[in-house]
Amino acid sequence: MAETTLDTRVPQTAEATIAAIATPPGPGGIGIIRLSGSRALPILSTVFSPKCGTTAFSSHRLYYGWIRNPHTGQTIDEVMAVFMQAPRTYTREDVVEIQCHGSYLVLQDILSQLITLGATLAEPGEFTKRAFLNGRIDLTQAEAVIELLQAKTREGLGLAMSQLQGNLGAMVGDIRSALLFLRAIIEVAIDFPEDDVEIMHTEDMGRRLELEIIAPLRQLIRAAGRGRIFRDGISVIILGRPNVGKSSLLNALLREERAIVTAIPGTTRDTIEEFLDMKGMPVRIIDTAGIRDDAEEVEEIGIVRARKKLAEADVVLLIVDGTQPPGPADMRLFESVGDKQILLVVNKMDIAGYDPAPFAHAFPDLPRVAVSAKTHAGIADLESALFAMVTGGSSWDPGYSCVPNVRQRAALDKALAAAEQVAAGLRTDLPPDLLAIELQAALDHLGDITGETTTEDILDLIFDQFCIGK
Ligand SMILES: Nc1nc2c(ncn2[C@@H]2O[C@H](COP(=O)(O)OP(=O)(O)OP(=O)(O)O)[C@@H](O)[C@H]2O)c(=O)[nH]1
Ligand SMILES: [Mg+2]
Repeated sequence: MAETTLDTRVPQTAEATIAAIATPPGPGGIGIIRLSGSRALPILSTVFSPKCGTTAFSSHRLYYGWIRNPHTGQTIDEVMAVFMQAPRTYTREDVVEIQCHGSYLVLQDILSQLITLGATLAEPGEFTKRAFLNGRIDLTQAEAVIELLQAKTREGLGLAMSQLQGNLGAMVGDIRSALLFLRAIIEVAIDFPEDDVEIMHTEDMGRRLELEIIAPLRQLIRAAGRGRIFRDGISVIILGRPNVGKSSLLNALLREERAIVTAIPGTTRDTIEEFLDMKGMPVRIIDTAGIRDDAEEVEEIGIVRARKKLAEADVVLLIVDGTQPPGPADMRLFESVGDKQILLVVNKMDIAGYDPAPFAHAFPDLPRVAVSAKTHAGIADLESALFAMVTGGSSWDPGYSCVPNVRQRAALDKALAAAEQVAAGLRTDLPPDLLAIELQAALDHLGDITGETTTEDILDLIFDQFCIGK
């Protein structure tokens, strides 16, 4: 498999010049087209007539003028254009951006002019991929760009921003340096086996390994676990018998009248999904058809869907009507949930005769909140209880800036396992050449994170997540 190595990266200006519409589809005030590569400037000079009449564009300066069809002379749009000379650009290649009117037709017309003049349509993420291949950013920063574009809450955005600034890359870099230092010492031991002069005692090496490699790896892995829910969010499903107030609860959590609420059991027949930002945690919340055995056909389909959604959910809000005693249907529902985390929501606390005690008795092991989906009493408690359940009580610590994603986490786990092998090897006086193999394995896994040793197919997987034009 081809490998990319930081040290041998050269600006790929010999490659094709790529072009793409960088703004989202649909009408907008401004649309932006981006070009990157050695032919960016010649192409701009051919299609763009600046009002000032210059033919020598200064770098990083905005010019006003017109895009024209070079063959017919027909004006396509009135634009602002900027040429940015390599290497002070997003890709480290020559880059041109054309700001035109945000009409999809205008954008398409300009783009096809650029293609006619020799530009190639960019693949998704290709601009960022070039930034990575040309050594401007490491792989953690490229992934941060995707996360930044996709962040759903301010906290998620903060994480992405911190990773974009290279904090994770720097921390992994520190661990790699410590590994390289140990490897150098072990290589001396391999090269001069007969020398009794020990450069460093094995106990000292073990201490350094623990302090500078194993401990920070563990710290990063812990952070990945906590960070996942803030980055990717959680999925919460509302389950309950008909008419207990599931849709009312959805509306209360969203603070808007999203789902239809009526006194008729079986009102909700399909699943309804909405997104909410709960204390910085992205939450996908799903209202379902009330589950009962004697449902008619459409309702039955809804119930099947509800059960499917249950499989994907992280947490179940099992909602019951606190004005009625628990029945066998509630028990059956509870049993159908399996081993998911459940929060029992005893609803309708505003009604006289409300009594949650029988539910406490029926479900003694479930965490429980009393609410009124109608008056919103207890909804804040519900949110706190849910938040504590999934975060283990810890609130988000914005000071902690390095939160690895799933891919990075897997590589960290492997690096840690290799480092622990080295530690065990040091304790049992393993021959230095075997230690060196484990050290190298740890180095390679960390190299996967920052992109020094990442294979081409993994790079493709990462950049495929981008949109075109980024
Ligand atoms: N007083 C009071 N009424 C409530 C409360 N929650 C729901 N209701 C009423 O209970 C009835 C059913 O509420 P829904 O939210 O539609 O219940 P559901 O569980 O979604 O019902 P289905 O979709 O039919 O399964 C409606 O008349 C609501 O106004 C509550 O906390 N207090
Ligand atoms: Mg409903």
